[in-house]
Amino acid sequence: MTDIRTVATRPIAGQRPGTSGLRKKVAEFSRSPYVENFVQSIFDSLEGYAGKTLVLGGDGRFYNREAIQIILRLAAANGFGRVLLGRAGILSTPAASNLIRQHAAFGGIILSASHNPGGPQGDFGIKYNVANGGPAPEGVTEAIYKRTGLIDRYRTVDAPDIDIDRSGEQRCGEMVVEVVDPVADYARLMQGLFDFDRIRALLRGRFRLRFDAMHAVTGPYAVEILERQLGAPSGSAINARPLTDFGGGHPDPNPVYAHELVAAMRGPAAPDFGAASDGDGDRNMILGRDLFVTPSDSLAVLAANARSVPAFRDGLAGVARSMPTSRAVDRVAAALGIPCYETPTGWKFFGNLLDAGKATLCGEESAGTGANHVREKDGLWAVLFWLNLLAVRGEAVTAIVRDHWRRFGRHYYARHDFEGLEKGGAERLMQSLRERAGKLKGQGLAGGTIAGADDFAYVDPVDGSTASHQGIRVELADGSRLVYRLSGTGTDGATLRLYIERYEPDPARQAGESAVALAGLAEAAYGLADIAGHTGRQAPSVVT
Ligand code: VG1
Ligand code: CO
Repeated sequence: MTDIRTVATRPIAGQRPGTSGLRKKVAEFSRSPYVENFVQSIFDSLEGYAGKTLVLGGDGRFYNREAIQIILRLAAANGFGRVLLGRAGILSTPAASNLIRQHAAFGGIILSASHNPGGPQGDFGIKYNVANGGPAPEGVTEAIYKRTGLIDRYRTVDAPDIDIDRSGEQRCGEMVVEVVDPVADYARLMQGLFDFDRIRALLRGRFRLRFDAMHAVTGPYAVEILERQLGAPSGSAINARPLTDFGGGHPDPNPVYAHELVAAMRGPAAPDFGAASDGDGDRNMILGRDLFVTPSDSLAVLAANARSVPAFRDGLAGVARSMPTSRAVDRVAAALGIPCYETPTGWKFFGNLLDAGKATLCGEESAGTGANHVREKDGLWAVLFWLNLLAVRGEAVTAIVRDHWRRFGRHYYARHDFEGLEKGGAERLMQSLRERAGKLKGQGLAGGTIAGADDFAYVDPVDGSTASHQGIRVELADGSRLVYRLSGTGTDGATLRLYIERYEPDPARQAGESAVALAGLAEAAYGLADIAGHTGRQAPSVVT
């Protein structure tokens, strides 16, 4: 028998999970007993896991390997029977979700701060996923947070480190640790969803693709699936080696941080298709030649063309989008005669809709797209969906998107992020908007009229749970929309996100630049919230 040690501890302030798990600086996470306290609090909030299986892995960022050893000892001491661990500590978020489902695990712990920078000065994160493979719902994360405020002991075992690079079974105390290939099960899942033969035929021709893994977790997945299984020339996946600091970059697939790829997609000699994924592999960016497909448009295009891939041959039951995501997909849902759900930001809100079969396809403006095959957004899945679609339609990305706009209208869209704000100012800005929201109706704005404004609250149509204060929505009479909310994933001060959307039904006016089409609305949005007055900022730090 291995000795289980109970170690006294004291609560550590601030261990509250945000939009997607707990994220803090590495410096904070690596100070013992930070991980111990949080993970013990997760276990203390759960029931019935004795002898059951836990999935464990992360995006390979700095401190991943150390945190894994700590968590294995805690899991053993707390009575888990088995841990399925991604080899080298690697599991993309969607692959972890799939493993939980395939192996009927009790749950999973994913080590990632996703799109946040890594390295010793960067961020680290821990997220708990439940038995359906999805992020723990708010009820669970709040229980965990409550527990972090009361915790007075954690349990661990005195056992040597596991060799996480060696496949197969080992033991940590009484618990079995099975080190598994992080890619195999996920690749098999993808084979069943898409027409690999058809994509292979596309890639054998003159079609060229470039996938930027941003030195994050999707590298091994992209090399195996896109290059080895689908025959894209070797080197099609760039920056494919996961690095603990993501090569010093910001593993956020948007035109700002993936500028190298965006530059390569310009001009007649550019590849036909470009894509990128984020730190933990759940986001996707889609590019055609000279065209960035906004994630909101991508969701709408995929919804409109769902029947062209094997997974959705029978159509979609419904779609869902996070509240700030553009309403492009709403128009597709209306045309298809299926429901469209509007949820708060964060993938955890899609879980119930997917489980209940109310929604099949979901998306977020932050480059998250996914479906009912797992319970997380899925970067490579979206790339394969696009490739399958391109193979079926035999047209360029640009042609498909333009055709979509002609049919449904175009939603010009942008997100302006004001990062690293002083918290008090950012909160006062939101509070002021909240107080005025009810009185904005009828007021003029950017040459139009405000048709209504509110503080978004959500009632889950499946279990009736509620989430309030999810962002201020301001809608104009012409269907334009502004949304203001504070980020729940940052680790430096506060980040204000301003989302701007304008609908353009006239095909003659759909080829403009977003920045130009939205300039007037953006100015008006800054003024309406008095961003400069509350934050001292005249301009956003990032526009995507
Ligand atoms: C951001 C995005 C949100 C996404 C979340 C997690 O949250 O806006 O859409 O679900 O990141 O994505 P926030 O609260 O900072 O706006 V990931 O890929 O970082 O797990
Ligand atoms: Co992510």
